[in-house]
Amino acid sequence: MADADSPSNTNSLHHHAPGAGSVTPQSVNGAAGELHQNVPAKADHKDGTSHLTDNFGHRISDNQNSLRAGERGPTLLEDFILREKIFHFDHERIPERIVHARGTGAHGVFECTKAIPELTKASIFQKAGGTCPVFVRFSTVAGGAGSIDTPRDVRGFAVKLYTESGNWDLVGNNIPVFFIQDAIKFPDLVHSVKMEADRGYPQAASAHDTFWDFVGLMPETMHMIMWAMSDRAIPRSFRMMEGFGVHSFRFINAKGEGRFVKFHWKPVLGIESTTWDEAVKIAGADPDFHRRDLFEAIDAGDFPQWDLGVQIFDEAWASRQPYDVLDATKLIPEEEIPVEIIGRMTLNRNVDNFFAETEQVAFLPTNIIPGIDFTNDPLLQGRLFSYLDTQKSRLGTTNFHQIPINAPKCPFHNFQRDGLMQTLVPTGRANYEPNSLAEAGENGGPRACPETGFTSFEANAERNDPTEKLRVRAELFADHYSQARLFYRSQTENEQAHIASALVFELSKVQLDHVRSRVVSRLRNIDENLAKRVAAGLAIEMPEKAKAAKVPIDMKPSDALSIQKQAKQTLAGRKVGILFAEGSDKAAIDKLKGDIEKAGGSAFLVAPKVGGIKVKGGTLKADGQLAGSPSVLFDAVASILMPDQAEKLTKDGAAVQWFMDAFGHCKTIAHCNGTKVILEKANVEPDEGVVPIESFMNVGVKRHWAREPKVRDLA
Ligand code: HDE
Repeated sequence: MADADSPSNTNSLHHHAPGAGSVTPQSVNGAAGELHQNVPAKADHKDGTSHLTDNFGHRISDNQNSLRAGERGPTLLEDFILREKIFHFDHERIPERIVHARGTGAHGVFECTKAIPELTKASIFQKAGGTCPVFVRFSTVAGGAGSIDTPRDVRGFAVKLYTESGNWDLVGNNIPVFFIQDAIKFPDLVHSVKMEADRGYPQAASAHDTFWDFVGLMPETMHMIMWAMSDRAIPRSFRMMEGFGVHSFRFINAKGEGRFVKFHWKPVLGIESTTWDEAVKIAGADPDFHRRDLFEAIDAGDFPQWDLGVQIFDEAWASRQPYDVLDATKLIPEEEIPVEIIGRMTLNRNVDNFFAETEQVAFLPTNIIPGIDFTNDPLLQGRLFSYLDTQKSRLGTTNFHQIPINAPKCPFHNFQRDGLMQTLVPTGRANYEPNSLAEAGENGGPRACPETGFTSFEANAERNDPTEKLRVRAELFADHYSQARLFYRSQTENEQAHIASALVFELSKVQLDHVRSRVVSRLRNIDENLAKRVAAGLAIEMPEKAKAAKVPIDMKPSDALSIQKQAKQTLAGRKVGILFAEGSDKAAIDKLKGDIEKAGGSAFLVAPKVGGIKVKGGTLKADGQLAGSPSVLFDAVASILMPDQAEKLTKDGAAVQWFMDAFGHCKTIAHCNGTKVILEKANVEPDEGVVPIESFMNVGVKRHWAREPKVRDLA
């Protein structure tokens, strides 16, 4: 409970104005009617705290005791202070997002680095150096708001750009394709992956009957399944993921010419993933692993960045491809259409309040600006309806756009009025249009502008006949396997083994035999060898090959699809755990820490006790206690120990596991001579990634994948 004297009584509600909207809560309330709860309170007491009040400004004299009839009597109904406090608390939660419930957000800035007026008239791309504020929310998809950060799952990558022409929301994922082709299947997909309806589990896991039952019956999921079973679905950090707009969108230039565009976010820190064993252990060691990682990086001034890239193509090019660009289960290989970088996003400010900003942020794929338009992708079309609808249900009002995180930072004016939780106070009589009030000297309100207002691209270029009403899929949507094969065959041997093993793991959790077999029968269309590995891993008979609606073709493998083929050798943004104990050499620890930090990484000191222990050269505090700081939390480990302390640690399971896991997860292990006794106990065998402390900076942070067959039996 809060102490009556504690500074926690300070009213510190900050309020960020929604910007220069001509009608904003600020302007309508005016200086005199300022919302006092929205400004940091002035100090009223000697200790610097301000008066505690209820929501209507009444000062509170006692925040510890409710009002009672006598010392041991019942509580009185007239205690409006108690009632208001508990009433408000009882209603603190709003419905969590039906998908993407678990997530975390941050503010930042987007800068256009290359003007592309020939492609789009979108204001943000007219001038190199032009900037706008952004808010980004990263998320998992299947789990509830309180679930872990590291399940095997797709990650949401939703960006809200507050441009001068209004908000542009690019609501994407860290995987460039999707499970389904048509919005009408989305509720089925989500029902199947979420907790099973009768038993209420498993939470945040796709490894169960209903999901794989759906997958086995819906071959269009196969391409996305390859991605979801790959290491992309167990990212090391939000800062080290790619982001994709997924659908084909449209760019329109000032002449009205339209081209297709696919959006890509490329992380400056490179793409990095965990291993499955690591992801599972991180879930226990730190369920908030990803949100903590993002928060701490931004807090430390180590701002994550992504380059925005575009793939541009036209109708003629699209019509020559063996797939349909309106099909969200297909990607466009970067080797076919290169990704051209046109901007950079930097996340540089954590939220002040998680609920007000991250929980209440409402992304809308319908938020686009002149110069950008939708296409007829049937999945995108469904999303255009869904998000507005969902916000009304989550935030309870059509006025959710007035919440500061959702409001545009450019002026907005229209004749929409009233509604639940209206915070704007428009003046005058003009709440309809046309009106001629201006002729009488009154403010007649805003008017539409055909020149600068949003206009839709003429859809006639898209090979459709708008007079037909059909429930069909276009012919090329029937090829479900060619790109799944492209993805699988573009991976390194080691990445292929991860995919096969992930399939074995997930299907092992499936209890219905026919579901397992059906999935394997589909894999045969992707790659016979993959199907064989999975069948052998499950110890089931190879089922007959599933009939493919369209016989898959072989596409040219693409290196851009593999994480390992484009791995960045860098310490930037990476975290190294340094283990020390009593008597360790402080100078050696300081030197290593300094070198790591100079190279852009961070060092985290781990010791059996945290408060400060005697080392050679002084006393040293640890950042984390050994049992609470397993090596799965670091990208590489180092240890500087005196032999007697190392000997003692061989009896501590946490210490032995520290090295065993670092070795098992193919990380660099830098050690001093003293540590050798624990390394032996942990079965750490010498290899190019197990090095003396002095060589750490030469080897750096990387995964020594050649070690993997020694430590893990992969499918
Ligand atoms: Fe979403 N999706 N989605 N989705 N989605 C939501 O909107 C939906 C799809 C994505 O951080 C919901 O505000 C339908 C594809 C992200 O707040 C909901 C369909 C992609 C986020 C919804 C899709 C996404 C959402 C839930 C099929 C990748 C989190 C809460 C037609 C391109 C945004 C909300 C955040 C959230 C519906 C498919 C990405 C229910 C109907 C494809 C990143 O409206």
